[in-house]
Amino acid sequence: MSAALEEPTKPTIVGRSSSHFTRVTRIFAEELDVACSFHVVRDLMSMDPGDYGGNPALKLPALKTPRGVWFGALNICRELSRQSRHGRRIVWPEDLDVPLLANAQELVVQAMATEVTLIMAKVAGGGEGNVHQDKLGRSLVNTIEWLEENAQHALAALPSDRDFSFLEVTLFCLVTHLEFRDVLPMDAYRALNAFSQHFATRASAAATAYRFDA
Ligand SMILES: N[C@@H](CCC(=O)N[C@@H](CS)C(=O)NCC(=O)O)C(=O)O
Repeated sequence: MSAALEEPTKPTIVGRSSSHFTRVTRIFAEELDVACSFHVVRDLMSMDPGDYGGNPALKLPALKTPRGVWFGALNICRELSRQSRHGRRIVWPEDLDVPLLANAQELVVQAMATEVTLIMAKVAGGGEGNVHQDKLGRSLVNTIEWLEENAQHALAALPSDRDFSFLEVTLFCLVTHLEFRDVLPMDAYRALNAFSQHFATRASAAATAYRFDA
């Protein structure tokens, strides 16, 4: 095949199937119909940025593209949206211009980060049971209670002509991950479960179910 007819290089998501920030990017790729390869980060304790797609912060996900590497879920979602030919109407964090919506987005992303810290302390061992861990646990519960109270109103206030929003995708990945990693029992949070059951009917959600990579 001549060079001109060769398939363009697919972007590669560097992440893990069990990671909520990774799942956000995989849902965007599915929704936007951007074909991506997937490279699994095997060792979360690795100190080598090369194992995280070059991210010096030693975090995942990253997106490798011919233009360079993108670090972090939001950057990756924006690049996938630039690469998509589908013109989907996406509501981004900067479009959330009232406190209810902007705070919901802030709290979802903060809860995702707090969950990472709690899980990593468990994985590494020795970090459990100290005052800061207790504070993180309280922060997470307070945040989920706030979201249970407010998420329905916030989602109803999103532009009705959207295809989807960063807020919905991150909220779905957070709620389902708390359950998947057994970080917080979610049974009591009826509004959040109703939202997540509804979002789970999307093909993008079904195609990206959490699992531990072999
Ligand atoms: N700001 C990053 C945060 C990513 C993040 O915390 N990823 C987790 C996995 S879900 C991670 O890298 N964990 C490994 C660690 O914290 O050492 C983003 O938005 O993507």
